[in-house]
Amino acid sequence: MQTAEFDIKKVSRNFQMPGRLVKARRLGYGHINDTFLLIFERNKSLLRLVLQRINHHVFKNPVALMANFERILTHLHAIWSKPGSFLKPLELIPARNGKPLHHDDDGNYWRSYLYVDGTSYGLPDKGSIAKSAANIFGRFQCDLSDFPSPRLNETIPDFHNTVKRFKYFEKVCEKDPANRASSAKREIAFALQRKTSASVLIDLQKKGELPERIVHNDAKLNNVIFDRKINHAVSIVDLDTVMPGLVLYDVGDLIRTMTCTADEDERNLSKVSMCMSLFKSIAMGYLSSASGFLTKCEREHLVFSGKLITFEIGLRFLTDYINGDTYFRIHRPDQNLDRCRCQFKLVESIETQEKNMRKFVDSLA
Ligand code: GN1
Ligand code: MG
Repeated sequence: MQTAEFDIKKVSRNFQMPGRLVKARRLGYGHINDTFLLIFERNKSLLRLVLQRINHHVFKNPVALMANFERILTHLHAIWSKPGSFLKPLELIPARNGKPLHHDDDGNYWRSYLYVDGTSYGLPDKGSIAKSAANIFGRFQCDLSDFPSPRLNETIPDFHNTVKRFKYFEKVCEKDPANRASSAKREIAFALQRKTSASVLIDLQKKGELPERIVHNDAKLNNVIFDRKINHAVSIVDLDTVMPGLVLYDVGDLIRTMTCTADEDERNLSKVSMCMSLFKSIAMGYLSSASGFLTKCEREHLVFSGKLITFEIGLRFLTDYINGDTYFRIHRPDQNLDRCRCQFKLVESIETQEKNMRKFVDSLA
């Protein structure tokens, strides 16, 4: 079974697979890893599995990453698989050698897990979806709050360090390796105007006002699986960046990916804004599972995190555009610039509604 560049059938033979492979296709919309859905047949019944190639240029130590994966899943299984729980932690399929990874002859790292049956969304079509997704991330953070030592490996160091991201952006602008800075003048100016916001959370963490916790770090709506029947979030996928961080990194991504009225790379910017009613659903959903452990400072920065993380990702798309598209997978020219423009438009929309967003969070106290 050959899908694009990979011989999936050959790769799958290195895992403890449950029967005969009958179908394979690409899955999902990730910008980094390569993900495939595999269907196996055994005793006339069909079983679905996910096979993923970890991008080892981005995740430089896949072995340390999978060590995290196993520890996190063991911990979640003990809580989520209790009778009466409808939450479904991922279940890894080991490689033939018993390890959680297969390292192939071309240097690629592969892993596999059972496909979680359900639906995922690009944008929430109703408030209940946003509420349920925000709720499961609060629950995820809460259930990992007593995670035993040692500290999890940092799969990408300084992943949400916006100050370092900003320094790198300035360096890339100066070098301008693909000669593109002149076509992104307005976006560069937009970023420079907001430079001071980059250090707010990092400074509070340094002062000891924001605690380090274990967080997902990529809390996008499309990383949540919903049960079709109960229309409730039942699982969280894409655990590569689960590591120490601030809960606000997840809240920020929830706001970024669920309040936006258009896709992440929407070119018609008049379609892009922050939807207040979806924000309210997120705040209610998240606080219903997280308010028990949040500190006052974390709570006070929920809205700010939405603005900051949207800005940070916009900045990363812009940096990658100027760099010649070396990090995020693109499907058309200028897609990273379009992604950046859309994020920056959302930042502006949050800026104009920030006061009301904060008022709403305060009203939930
Ligand atoms: C990347 O590949 P995906 O979609 O899971 C990126 C995230 C960004 C996101 C933007 C490791 O995630 O940080 O928020 O794109 N992941 C990595 O959509 O850089
Ligand atoms: Mg991801």
